[in-house]
Order: sequence, then C-alpha cells, then structure tokens
Amino acid sequence: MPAGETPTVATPTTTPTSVAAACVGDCNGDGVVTVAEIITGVNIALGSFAIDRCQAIDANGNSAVSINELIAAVNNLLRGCPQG
Ligand SMILES: [Ca+2]
Ligand SMILES: [Ca+2]
Repeated sequence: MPAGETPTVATPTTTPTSVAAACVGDCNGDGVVTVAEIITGVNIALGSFAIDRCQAIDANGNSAVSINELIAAVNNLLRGCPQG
C-alpha cells in the first residue's frame, strides 16, 4: 500500500495508532454501528466499561472516549460507516 495519502488534519500525534478505525464506534468490526455499540461507548466514557470493550470507539487511541468520539459514533449509526 502506498503511503501517499496523508490526512490534511494537523494532528500533533505523539504515538500515531496504526490506522484510525475505519468506522468509529463499530466495536465488533462488522461495518455497522448499532445502538448497543453506542451504549457500550457511552459506558466506556462513563467509566463503567473498560476501553477494551470497544476499541473502535476510541478514534484517537488515547484509551478514553470523548464526546467527539461519541458524536462520531452516533453519526456512523445514523449515516452508516464510511466505506472505502
Ligand atoms: Ca458493529
Ligand atoms: Ca479517544
């Protein structure tokens, strides 16, 4: 895979995670974000679940779920995951 595609977003990444999850919030990687997965994400954000319950919700890989990530997940729920 050519590494020609660089995101235009300027992210001061200290430790870039491999490739950002294709679909934020898609915990089980089936290409669809479900309400259950959103709820899992919310629980992680609240500290009820460990982050390893849904790595896909942690878009920036900082082992925490932010509001932005929850919103991204909800967008994927509503609009569907971005397909490559
Ligand atoms: Ca899913
Ligand atoms: Ca995060």
